[in-house]
Amino acid sequence: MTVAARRSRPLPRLVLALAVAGVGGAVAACDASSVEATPAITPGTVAAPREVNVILKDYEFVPGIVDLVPGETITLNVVNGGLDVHELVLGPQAVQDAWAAAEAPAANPPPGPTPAVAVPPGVAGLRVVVPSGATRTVTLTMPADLTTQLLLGCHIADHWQRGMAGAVRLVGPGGAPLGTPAP
Ligand SMILES: [Cu+2]
Repeated sequence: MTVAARRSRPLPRLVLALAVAGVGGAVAACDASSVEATPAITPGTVAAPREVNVILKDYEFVPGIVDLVPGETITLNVVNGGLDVHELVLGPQAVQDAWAAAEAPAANPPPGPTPAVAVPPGVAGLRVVVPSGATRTVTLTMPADLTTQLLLGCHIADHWQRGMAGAVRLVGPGGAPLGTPAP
């Protein structure tokens, strides 16, 4: 073994320590008194929708918090980067509950297409089912008077229980969360 090879050994430990320190810093930054504004957002319009990307993984949404401006029009690209089929259900808790109940009987479907399920229109929200490796794109306009807490959820099999849930954060045109007190 050369000297260089022996010296290289402590490096992974150093990198790990830095990574852990980084995680600590991120947790500290989540303190309510030091919430950082998200990057500036130019709200989408019907003529020029804003691109919003959500990646479905086994078993999480990336990002887990999606910033949306009430009244804006977005082109939502839902990318399944996982090995499993996933869905993105966008809507308040009642919508999440409705799809969870509807999909429960099909929690362990035989191999093949995902069984067709449906919920009443009033609690349908938006549901986009995406096979592994595929992308589905939908364009939607958020209500201008939107104040309801919207969630992201995947209710296929036990994905929700595994933590496949996210949330929408309503932000102003500049990207600052709505309802945040002025500094
Ligand atoms: Cu899923």
